[in-house]
Amino acid sequence: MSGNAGKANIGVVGLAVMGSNLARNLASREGNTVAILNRSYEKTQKLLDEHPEAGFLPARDYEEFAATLAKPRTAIIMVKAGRGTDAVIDELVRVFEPGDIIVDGGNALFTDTIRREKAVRETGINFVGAGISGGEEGALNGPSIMPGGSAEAWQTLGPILRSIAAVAEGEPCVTHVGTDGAGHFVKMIHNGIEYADMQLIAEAYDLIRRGTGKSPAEIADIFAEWNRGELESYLIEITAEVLRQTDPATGEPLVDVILDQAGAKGTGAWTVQTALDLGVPVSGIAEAVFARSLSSKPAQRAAAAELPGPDGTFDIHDADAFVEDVRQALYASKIIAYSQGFDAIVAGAEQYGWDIKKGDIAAIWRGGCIIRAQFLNRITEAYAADPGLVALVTAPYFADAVTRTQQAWRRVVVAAAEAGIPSPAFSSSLAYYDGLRADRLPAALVQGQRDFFGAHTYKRIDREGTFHTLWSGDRSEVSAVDTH
Ligand code: NBP
Repeated sequence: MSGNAGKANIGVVGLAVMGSNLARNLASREGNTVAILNRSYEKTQKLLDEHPEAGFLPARDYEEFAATLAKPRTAIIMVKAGRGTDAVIDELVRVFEPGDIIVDGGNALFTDTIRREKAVRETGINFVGAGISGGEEGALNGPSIMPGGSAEAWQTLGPILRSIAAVAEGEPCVTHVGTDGAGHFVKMIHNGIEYADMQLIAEAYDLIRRGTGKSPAEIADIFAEWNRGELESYLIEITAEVLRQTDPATGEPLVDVILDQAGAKGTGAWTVQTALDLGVPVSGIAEAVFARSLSSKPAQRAAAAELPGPDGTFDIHDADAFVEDVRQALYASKIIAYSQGFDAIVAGAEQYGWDIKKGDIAAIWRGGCIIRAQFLNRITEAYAADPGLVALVTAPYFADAVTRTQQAWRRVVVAAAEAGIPSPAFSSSLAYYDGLRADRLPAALVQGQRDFFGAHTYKRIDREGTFHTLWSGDRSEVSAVDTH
């Protein structure tokens, strides 16, 4: 291996915010020498100037980049997902050799990753789609990493990714998720859960504020308190900080001067679109995505502003009791969001042939990523106790939690509906829970309607077979036909 002397063991292509931080993280770990390349050299030069301590090996073009890397070459792409990713892959395939490894660390759609892996594999080069969560700070100090790709690539890549990942309770937050697009699929579901978690927290804030009249700073204290209990999580922690912030220009709470139109970069929508294709009800995630869409329709909101309804005020006698109800409703709804997210992972794994260890996924989300939370340990434990668990919410710990919290959950949903305060994620989570546990659903009537207008047939509760009724206004002419 003397040809590898003085060379880099890992390279990064794309040196914007995420790539430059990831490159610095890699360079800070013992044993790593990092080659860097960016389409325009300015970013490379800036990184070299600002971080001489990192000992980067810069390259101006792909040939130089390949020559700088020890074999088998390993490079992580951190460019804007989409056409840029394809362009960089084409260049790397041109200069790399069989056995080398290309990692896409961007937010690629998992079906793109499946396509790319298939195409790159034909050249003998390994392609790994790796979901990386944690934003700018995570990239620098330790993200949660969800790599897909082949077991062979994982042999080389595993130690490098373990060296830069966040650490939770002594364990690096990275695991080989599964083949081809499995890593990006799981990252997508992570982001979907993140949408639901954020929306639930926002609804909790809104209900407390309108219900009790507390100020954002007072509600910040409540969130800080919640962060010491079973809701402990990064998102609860940062919510307290956001609510505590004052706007220097006006002296108002910053949250009151921020325009109430939420943006999105698409991974929440991908989760919902994918779940629709897989037939998995991720209603909490969907409501969170739709709530952002609704918020960003100023013309419709202005046109509807005068429509009648309650004015959003409550008649609350015991503010502390109401706050505790909201906390419990948040916890119950959060359990539903995660349960739905893991249902989507199970369905995706089945559809695409991935052997995904659900407990391991919860474990690598404990650190580095946006949804990091204490309660992920409980998910790992639930899947360890029963790897074939059909729904997370039915695991003993979570079933106990929803049993304990559901009266408060119902009170909050009722109060929100009566006061005219939108709580789509709280209420849809409760509707999902009640739907799941229902002894009998009105789906029977839907089947009857479908058979009426489209002869779609139905099954019976008392006999095997498939049936179609010759529907008629005259009951005497109704007859059942066994089409079995
Ligand atoms: P951007 O998504 O803003 O992309 C900018 C980088 O892409 C620059 O290095 C740019 O080169 C390069 N690039 C583009 Br644009 N088109 C290219 C092309 N055709 N060929 C080569 N390079 C090209 O960077 P970012 O915000 O650092 O994000 C990088 C990736 O990480 C993205 O996929 C993003 O979705 C993901 N991300 C993840 C998180 C997270 O929390 N996990 C957060 C933010 C972003 P140039 O300098 O020459 O223009």
